[in-house]
Amino acid sequence: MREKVDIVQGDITKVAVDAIVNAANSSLLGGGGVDGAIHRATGPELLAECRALGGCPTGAAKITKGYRLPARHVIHTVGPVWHGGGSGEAEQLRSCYRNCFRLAHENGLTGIAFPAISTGVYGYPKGPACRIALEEAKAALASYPELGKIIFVAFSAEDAETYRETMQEVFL
Ligand code: AR6
Repeated sequence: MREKVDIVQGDITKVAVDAIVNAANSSLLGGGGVDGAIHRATGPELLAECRALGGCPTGAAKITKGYRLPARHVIHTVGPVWHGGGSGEAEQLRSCYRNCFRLAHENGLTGIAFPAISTGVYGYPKGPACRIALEEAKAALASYPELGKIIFVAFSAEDAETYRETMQEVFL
């Protein structure tokens, strides 16, 4: 199972895979960070499709086309804002990953790439966020046998190292 998980460092907008995940906000109308990078890379068509989606609650996910991206689709999910950990943040972050994997499955997609949802502007601590991402990847690989590749795209070398270390613990 572990061989289906890749950890790479770089820009998720360059990843050629069935779907990349966007760490969006509940308006789905763009923003900074990875969201801004994805909207810049797709061109204005993505914003037009997003306008018709009517937003997205925290923990949920919605799918669009990828337009000018090398990825065929974008799965937009809204991570929790970190308020110290006592406001259900962990369960909401888990829900993001689960809903992204479910949407990939429902759309017949076998490869998916994730940024570290909520760990930028939304302030979720990176180690715990990374553990949730990898635990949910392990669960998805057990649930969806057709899933062939899960790529975690770390923006910095330090973040990639956090994924690698956590991977040793989660995928024993
Ligand atoms: N490729 C991969 N990872 C990236 C990229 C990229 N091009 N750019 C940033 N990251 P953030 P959030 C990493 O802030 O915390 C937006 O304004 C970054 O280093 O993009 O979920 C939305 O509209 C960090 O580890 O998302 C929302 O309002 C991770 O992606 C809000 O930010 C997530 O950082 C969402 O905040």
